[in-house]
Amino acid sequence: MKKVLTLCTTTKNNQILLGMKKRGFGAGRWNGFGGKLHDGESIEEATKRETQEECGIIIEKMEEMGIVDFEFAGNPRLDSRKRPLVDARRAEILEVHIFKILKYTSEPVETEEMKPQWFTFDKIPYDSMWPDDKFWLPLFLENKKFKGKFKFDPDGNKILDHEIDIVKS
Ligand code: 6OG
Repeated sequence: MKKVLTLCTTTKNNQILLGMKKRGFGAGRWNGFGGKLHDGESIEEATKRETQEECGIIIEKMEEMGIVDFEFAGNPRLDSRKRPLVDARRAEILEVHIFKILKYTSEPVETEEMKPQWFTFDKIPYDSMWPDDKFWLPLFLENKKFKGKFKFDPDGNKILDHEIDIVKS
């Protein structure tokens, strides 16, 4: 089964806005802002809601840059009572829609979920980000649109397989 998620960020003066995820899936990694769709919500609505919840900015204009599918290999590891150690989404494909924020109001603020920070393009903290980011973020920064697929090991630390293509729209 596919689960749709959103991810977005913005740039200004050769800087990109990232957030340190403080809790939940991907905690301890710098990433863009986003999450799962609520019932009845469109992808754009979820992108705006999640971004405002996570860093306080209000999106006025944005553009979809890419769609990336993530899969995690293997069965979820089980604890001593044979319950999955990680959440069930690891058995699914995550379809992440990636947007560039072109216009927003309010300034980024720290929330319970994310600590936002600007990074210059030559100091992007790839070693503390999801390992797929180094493959698609340079395209995002060059305003190229892309489509891709990544297969991770069960812990999400290593890419086993990947494809990334530039697309027209
Ligand atoms: P919540 O659990 O906060 O949504 N996300 C990923 N981002 C990157 N760069 N790489 C991945 O590789 C990702 N998997 C998920 C989508 C999770 C947020 O994390 C993103 C969402 O913005 C596996 O609701």
